[in-house]
Amino acid sequence: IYKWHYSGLNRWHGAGSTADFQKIIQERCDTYTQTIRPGSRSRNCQAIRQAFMSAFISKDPCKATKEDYNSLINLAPPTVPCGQQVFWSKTKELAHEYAKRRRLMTLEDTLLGYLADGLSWCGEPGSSDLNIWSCPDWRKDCRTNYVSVFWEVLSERFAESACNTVRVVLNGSLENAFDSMSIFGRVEAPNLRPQVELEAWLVHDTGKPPSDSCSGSSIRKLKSILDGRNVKFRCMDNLR
Ligand code: C8R
Repeated sequence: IYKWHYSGLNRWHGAGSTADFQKIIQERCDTYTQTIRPGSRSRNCQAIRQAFMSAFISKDPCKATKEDYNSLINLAPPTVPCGQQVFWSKTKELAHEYAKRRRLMTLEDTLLGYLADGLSWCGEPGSSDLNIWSCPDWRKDCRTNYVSVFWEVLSERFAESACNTVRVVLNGSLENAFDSMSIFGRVEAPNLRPQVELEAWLVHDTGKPPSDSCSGSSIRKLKSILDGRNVKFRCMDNLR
């Protein structure tokens, strides 16, 4: 039992791969390319599904690298028209509502972001199947797991492609609206190109006193990261 526990499929602390992962990827890809963005360059969903699988199948689930996702991302780079990007941190639902209402785009509006949203996946050396029992947890097992690295590399590419004015929706009802350890803080803000202008929208829960504001220290920290990259910055409090 000891040996099975520590070498078996159940040894990780995170949820296992989403049931029917391949089928969901294929179906979402068909929906996206045929219904959501039919005007977009036609994409081969079977090739995309296969590239997604080859990125992690049969590999050590704690040894994901950015390079593992190169072929997948090359098939569908996460780019959107200039000036339409919306980033977010701890405001997922709200950011998506804002983006939709203003005809702007989040990473989930790109094909790969749309495919992977809410899913979990990992493989197992020596097996061609997904591990449906458990996958590594970011804190308890390893940071270099395939789901975390996927969002990091996709977010990096998304941020690198930003141009003109882009926005970020931040949660002013947290003590630190800007979290330098989040993907937005670690990966996106530091990868914006010079001359891009970032507009931060600080949203607050109604009925609660705001915990952070544009003049708070977490936003000052964001500003200093951007200053170092020559990215212009504006912050607006209490958008709601
Ligand atoms: N982005 C990152 N993570 C994403 C994501 C996405 O678009 N979509 C999903 N589902 N996830 P958070 P953050 C998952 O702390 O870390 C991009 C991942 O498992 O609220 O600052 C997006 O462009 C990830 O760990 O936000 C956005 O601007 C959590 O949800 C930032 O990065 C994100 O949790 C958001 O990343």
